Amino acid sequence: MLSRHEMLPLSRAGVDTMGCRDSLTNCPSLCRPHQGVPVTSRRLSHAEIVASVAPDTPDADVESVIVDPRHASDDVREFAKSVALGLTDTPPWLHCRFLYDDRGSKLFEEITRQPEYYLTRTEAAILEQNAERICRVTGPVTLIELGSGNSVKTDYLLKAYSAGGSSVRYVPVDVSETILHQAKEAIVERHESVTVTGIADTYERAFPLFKEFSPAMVLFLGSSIGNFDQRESHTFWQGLSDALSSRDYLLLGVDLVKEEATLNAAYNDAAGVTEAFTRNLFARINRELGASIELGQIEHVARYHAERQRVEIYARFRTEQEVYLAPLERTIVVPAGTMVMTEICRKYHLKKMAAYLRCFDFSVEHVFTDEREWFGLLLLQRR
Ligand code: AVI
Repeated sequence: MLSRHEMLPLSRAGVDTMGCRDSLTNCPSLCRPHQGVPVTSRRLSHAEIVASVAPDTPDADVESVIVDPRHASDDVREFAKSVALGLTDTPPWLHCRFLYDDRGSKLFEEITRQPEYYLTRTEAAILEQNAERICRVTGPVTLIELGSGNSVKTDYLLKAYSAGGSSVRYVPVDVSETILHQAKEAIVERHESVTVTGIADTYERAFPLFKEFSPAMVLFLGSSIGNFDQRESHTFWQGLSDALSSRDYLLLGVDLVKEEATLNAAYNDAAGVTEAFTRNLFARINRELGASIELGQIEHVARYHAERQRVEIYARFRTEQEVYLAPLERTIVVPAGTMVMTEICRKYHLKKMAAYLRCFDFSVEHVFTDEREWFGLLLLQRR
């Protein structure tokens, strides 16, 4: 049995994967590499993991983090390969998962506090108002959160589900062990009857465990789905649909189509935090891959494209830069004026989204929104 706060490695051999780490995993909070927390070396089989997390084990109050024992050197090489591929492509791009190193994650949290970035506080207010109702609809369920980050918004749900001392299992899934540990400490302190089992891995590699947690509700908040392109989104929904059992729930947060000026402001905050977030990607390339890109020559360009219903974020190179990638011993010349796409942030219409999700066997049970209809929270059920 696990002792409180023990970390478990997630066995690659024991858990089927979709081979997603190279191309499919686009969710920011899930795509941070491992950061600084020691990982135990014992690998567990799928069965052992399941046994250790099953809600009816005698040790059900155990807090654990299941960890994927990836090697840091693989991560760096994979990063270098993705950068080389993206910078030499037409048009050039960099995968948004690399935005979230330690500094990038901190900057993103700062973005969520900017007055122009309405998404986080609007969604939090919807959750605060409706958590009890959501709990009444679903009844007792294991709460599985994808890209949990610091789990702050989840607090409203944990409070509703643990009201009156009911025991609740919370399963945050995030690639950052550091974030999982921090979230776990905070949750255990605030909610006595909540048991936390963190999974430090990508969504897709965590999916095969989900059936063991049924009845469950998967939380996918913050409009993180908006950072997936169409192909990634399709693969994600099919994977999640297959991973859930019939009648399991999904609570999905989506940012809605709105006035262009509001969207442009949200991604161009006056304090320049979003700009620093974009620039940090290049600071990270310098730090981890041995490049020496002049950061002052990188300009943040973010604009809503109504015809594509998405904000597109680019890094514009003011001057030519030679990008040396040490792990590949290769230099890529990026000409002056090049626009490198670093993120897309898609915006949604509720009806269209509901119709799209029906294709993956999810039916809409309830839609919650704010007074201005800026953000939508969809409670869906797996048919
Ligand atoms: C994480 N994700 C939902 C954010 C968004 O709004 O698409 C990422 C972000 N990038 C710049 N600002 C926020």
